[in-house]
Amino acid sequence: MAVTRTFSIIKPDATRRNLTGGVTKLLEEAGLRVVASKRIQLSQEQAEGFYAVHKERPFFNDLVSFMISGPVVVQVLEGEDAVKTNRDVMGATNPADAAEGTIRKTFAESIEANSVHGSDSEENAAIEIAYFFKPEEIVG
Ligand code: IDP
Ligand code: MG
Repeated sequence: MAVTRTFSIIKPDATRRNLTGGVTKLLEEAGLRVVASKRIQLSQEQAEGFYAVHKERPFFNDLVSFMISGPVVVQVLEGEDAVKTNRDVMGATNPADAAEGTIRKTFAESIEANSVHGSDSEENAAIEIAYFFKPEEIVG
């Protein structure tokens, strides 16, 4: 399996509870390496653009409001089969369904405030990485 990259966001519910390190520790223990990271405040336009694929979903407006409710940490993660490795350690979208030891089981507050975002495909990982990082900001 090849070393690849994925995109992660530590969401406002986690930064608010000072869990940046706690979430990152679980990512690292899963074999992922943080090769770019920055703490930012998303604008409404940035959040709407990032989640444009969900704009017809009933939870879209609430999701955007949540994602701009506090700082987030955007990260590029590198590792063996990074998209799947990250999705596995994240756990299910709804923490009630997430497996023991996953980030969402350990930290998430609700199906919305679920502590982390992770790309769902290699193609989307590349798009999402480019949405937030210039190539020279990523150092593997
Ligand atoms: P994912 O983050 O596990 O990939 P998606 O279906 O892509 O899940 O949804 C994006 C985000 O939208 C979720 O992480 C969560 O924050 C929010 N979300 C998803 N489903 C619901 C819902 O039914 N109610 C409220 N928020 C939701
Ligand atoms: Mg998703």
